[in-house]
Amino acid sequence: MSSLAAYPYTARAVFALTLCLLAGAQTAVRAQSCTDCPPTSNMLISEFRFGVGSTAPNADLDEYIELYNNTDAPLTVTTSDGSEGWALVAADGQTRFVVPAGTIIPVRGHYLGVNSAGYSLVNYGGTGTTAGDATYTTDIPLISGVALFNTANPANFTLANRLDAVGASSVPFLYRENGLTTLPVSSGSTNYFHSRSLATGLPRDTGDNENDFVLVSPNPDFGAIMGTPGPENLASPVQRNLQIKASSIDPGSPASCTNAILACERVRDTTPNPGNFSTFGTLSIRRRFTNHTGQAVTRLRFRVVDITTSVGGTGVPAGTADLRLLSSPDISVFTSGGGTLDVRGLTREEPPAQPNGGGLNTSLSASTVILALPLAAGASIDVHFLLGVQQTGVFGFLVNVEALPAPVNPAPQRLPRKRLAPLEAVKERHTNHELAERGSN
Ligand SMILES: [Ca+2]
Ligand SMILES: [Ca+2]
Ligand SMILES: [Ca+2]
Repeated sequence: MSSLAAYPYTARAVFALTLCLLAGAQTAVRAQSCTDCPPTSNMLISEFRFGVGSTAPNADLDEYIELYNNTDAPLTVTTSDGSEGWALVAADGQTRFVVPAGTIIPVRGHYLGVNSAGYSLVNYGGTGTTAGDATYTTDIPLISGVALFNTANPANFTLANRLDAVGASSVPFLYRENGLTTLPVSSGSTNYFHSRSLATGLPRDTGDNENDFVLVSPNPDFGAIMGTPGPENLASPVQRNLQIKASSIDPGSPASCTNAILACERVRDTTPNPGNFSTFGTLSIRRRFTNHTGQAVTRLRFRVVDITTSVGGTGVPAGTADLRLLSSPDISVFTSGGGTLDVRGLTREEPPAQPNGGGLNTSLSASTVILALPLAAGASIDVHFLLGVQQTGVFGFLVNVEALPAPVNPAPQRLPRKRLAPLEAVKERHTNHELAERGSN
C-alpha cells in the first residue's frame, strides 16, 4: 500500500523526498531506505508490466518496459565500451532488448520495449501508434526485476554502469533499488502494472522502488490503485506543461456551480448514474489550454498523474472521494457576458478496456487536435474533464499536458530539482464542500 501516492498525497510526496535528503533520519524511518541514495539518472524506467494473468493466450507474455528521458534536452544513446547500446536486462541476467547507440530520445520522451509474443497495447492512443521501439520474446516472470545499463556488454553489467533498476525486493540486488514490496498478488485474473509516480508533474526517483512506483490496475486488483496502463514510445506525445498553459474558460463566471450549462470552472451535478460510475453524480472540470510552444500542436492529450480513486481490496478511506475518469461529450455553455462557448469533450484512450472507469495514469485525448487540424501557435482550446463520483469526500485531481511535436532543440533549461516546474495543467486539490456534504447524507 505504501506505494500508493494518493493518501495523503502531499504528505507522501514530502516523505519520499526527505528519505533521501535526511540521511541521518532514514534508518529510523525505514530500515533499508536509500542505502546509497543514487543520483537521479538521465534515463529512467518509467512504467512496466511483466504480464497479465488472464486466460488469454500468451497473457504472461503481455509485457512492456517503458524508458524515459528525464532531462529537458534530447538524449543521445552512447556507449564507452564500443558495445551496441544500452541493455535492458531482466533479473535472470539475460538481455531483453538494447536501445541502439545513436538513438535520440526526445525531450521528456520515451523508448518502449515490448514482448512481441504477447504485447496487447499496440493500438493504445490510436491504431498502431504504440508499437514497441524494440521487441523481445523471452518471458519475464510476473514477480521479477529489470535493470538498464549504459552498455550492452554483459561483462559490464555492474552497479557502476547501471542507469536505473526496478524489481521485487526478492530479486538480486543489481535488479532493484531497495525493491518493490507492493506486488501483484497472483498471476490469475490480474491486470496489474507499475508506474513511476508523476504526482509532481515529473517522475519521482528517490532510489527506492517502493517509494517511486505505484501499483496500478484497471480492475479492482488487490493493493492496486484504479488506473490505466499508458505505454509510450519514441513517437508518443511528450509532457509540455510549461508550454501549454491552463486558465479559466470564463473568468467572469463563478469558479464553482451546479448548473452544467454555465461557464463555471467546476460543475457538480449530483444526478446519480450508477451504471456509469457516477453513483453520486459527476464533477466536470473545465479549462482553457493555450499553446505557447511556438509551434502548431498536432496532438494533444492529458494524463492523470494524481487522483483520489479506489484501491483494490480496501476501496477509499471515509471522507476521501472515489473518482472515475469518464469520456466527456462536446458541450456549449453560457458565459458571463451572455454569449456561448463551445467546450470540447475528451476521449479516454484505450486499449485496454476500463470496465471500472479511468483513474491514475489514464490519458484523455483532445481528439479535435490532429495533424490535419492542429492547434495553432498562440491558439486555445476549451475542454472539460468529466469525473464520476463513486464516493464523496475530499478529492485530488492533477493532470499533465502531453503534446506533439516534441520540443525542438535547444530545449528549455532543466530546472533545479528544488524548483520543479509547477504542474500547470489542472490543479484541483480542494475540500469540495458539496462532495463532503453529500457524503454525510
Ligand atoms: Ca511474464
Ligand atoms: Ca533510480
Ligand atoms: Ca507511460
